Amino acid sequence: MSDVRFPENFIWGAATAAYQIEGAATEDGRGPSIWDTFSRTPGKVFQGHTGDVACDHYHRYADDVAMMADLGLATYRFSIAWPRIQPDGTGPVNPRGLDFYDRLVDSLLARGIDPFITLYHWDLPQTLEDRGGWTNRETAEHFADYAVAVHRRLGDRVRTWTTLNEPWCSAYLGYGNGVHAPGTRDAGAAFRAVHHLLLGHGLATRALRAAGAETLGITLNLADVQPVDAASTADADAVRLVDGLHNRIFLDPLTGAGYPADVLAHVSRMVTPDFIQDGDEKVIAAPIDLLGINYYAPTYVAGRAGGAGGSAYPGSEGSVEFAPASGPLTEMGWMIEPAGLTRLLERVAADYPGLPMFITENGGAFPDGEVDAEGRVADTDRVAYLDGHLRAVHEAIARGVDLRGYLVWSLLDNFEWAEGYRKRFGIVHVDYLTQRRTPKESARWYQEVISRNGL
Ligand code: PNW
Repeated sequence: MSDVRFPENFIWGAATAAYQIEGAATEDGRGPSIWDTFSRTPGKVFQGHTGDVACDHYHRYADDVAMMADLGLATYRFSIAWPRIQPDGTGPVNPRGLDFYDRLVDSLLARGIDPFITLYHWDLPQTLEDRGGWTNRETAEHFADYAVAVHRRLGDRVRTWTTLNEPWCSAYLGYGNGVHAPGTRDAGAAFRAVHHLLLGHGLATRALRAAGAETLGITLNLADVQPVDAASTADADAVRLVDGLHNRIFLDPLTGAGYPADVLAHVSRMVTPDFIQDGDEKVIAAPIDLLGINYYAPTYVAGRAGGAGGSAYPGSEGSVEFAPASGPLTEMGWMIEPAGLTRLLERVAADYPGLPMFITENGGAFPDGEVDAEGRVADTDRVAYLDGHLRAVHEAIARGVDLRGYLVWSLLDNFEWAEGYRKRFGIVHVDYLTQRRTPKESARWYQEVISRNGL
C-alpha cells in the first residue's frame, strides 16, 4: 500500500517526559517534585514504583539520541524538569540542571534532530506544592520566571517551545480525583488549578515571545466526546457538559473567546470562581503558533438522571454516564478507535480555525512480552495501533486539517505514572534490570514509515 503519503514537509518524531525517563532524581542539585512525594506515598503508584532511576536517560542520553538518529526522527519532544532548574521552584537557577539540557540539545542538533521542548510535564517542585501548588496564583508567575530562565540558556538553539503538557491531567487528576500528584481530591481545587495553569501558560507565552522564542504552543489531551445514542437529546447534553469540562474550558480561553458561559455556570455550582481576575483572559489568549494534541482513545457518554459521572469530571455525577470501554482495548483498557482522531482533528480545525496542529502524543500500551532469543520484540498490536492512527491522521490532512507533524508516545518504555513500569508504551523496549534498549518491531516499522514519508 503506497497510497498513503504525507505532505512533503511533514515532521516525524517521538516524545518522552522528564520524570518518566530521566532517573537521577537527586543528582546535580535537583530538588524534589510532587511526583517524588506522590510515588513514595503508599498506595498511590503500582507497587510503589518511583522515577528514581527510570530509564536512566540522564546518564544514557547520548546513546538514546544515537538511537533516535538511527530511527530517522526529525524531531524529539522532551520535557524539562523544573526542579532541576530551580530546586525550590523560585529564585536563582541551578546551572548544573541546565547543563544537562544543554548537552542534550547539543547532541540532538549534532544528529540533525530538532529539539521540541515541553516546559512542564507534571513534575512541580515540591516547595511550590507546599504553598498550594497550582491552586495558588503565584505558581503561575513562578512558572513564567522559570520558562524565561530555561529560554535564556537554550533559546539560541531551540526553536519550538510548548508550555504545559495536558493541563487537564494536572488539574483534574492531580487536584480533582487525586489519581495523580499531588493527590488532592477537591473539585474547587481542580478548577482553581485549571485557571492558574492557563494563566501560567499565558504569562510564560508572553514572556517567551518577548524574549524572541520562535514557535510557541501548548499541548492538550483533547477528548473526542461522542454520544452513546446519536438520536438522544439527553446524550447530547452529556456530550456538551463533558466536552465543556475537557475541551472548551481550555480551547476557548486559549483562542481568545474567554471561558464558555455554560462551563462557567457549571463550575460556579461547585466553587465561586473569584480566582478569575480582570485581565486574566487576555493573558491566557496570548497568541500561539501551534496546538499540540495528544490522542489515545474516544470517550462515549450518555445523559442519565442519577448517572455515576466520572471522578475526573467534577459535577458530572447525577447526569452523566460514561460508557464502559468496548471493542478492542489497549492494556490501559482504552478503546482503540482511530476514527476518533480524525473526528477530533476536524472538529478542532472547524471550531478553532487558523491554529496549526501537531500530534504531540499518540500510541498504546500493549503486553509486548520480553525480548526473544533473536533479540526481537514482536509488538504486532502496537504496529496495528500506530498504522490505524496514522491513516486517521492522513485522512484528516486530506480533508484539509492543518496538521504539521506526528510524535509517537513513546520513544522508550517508561514510568507510566500511577501504573508504574507495568505498562509499556515504548517503540523501544527497556530492560529495567540492565537498562538495555531493544527497538521493537514497531520501531523498525516506524523507521520505514519515516523514510518513505508514508505507509
Ligand atoms: C499522557 N487519562 O497521560 C501523558 O502525557 C503521558 O505522560 C503518558 O505517559 C501518556 O499519556 C500515556 O498515559 C495521560 O487518564 C494519563 O485520561 C492519563 C490520562 C490521559 C493521559
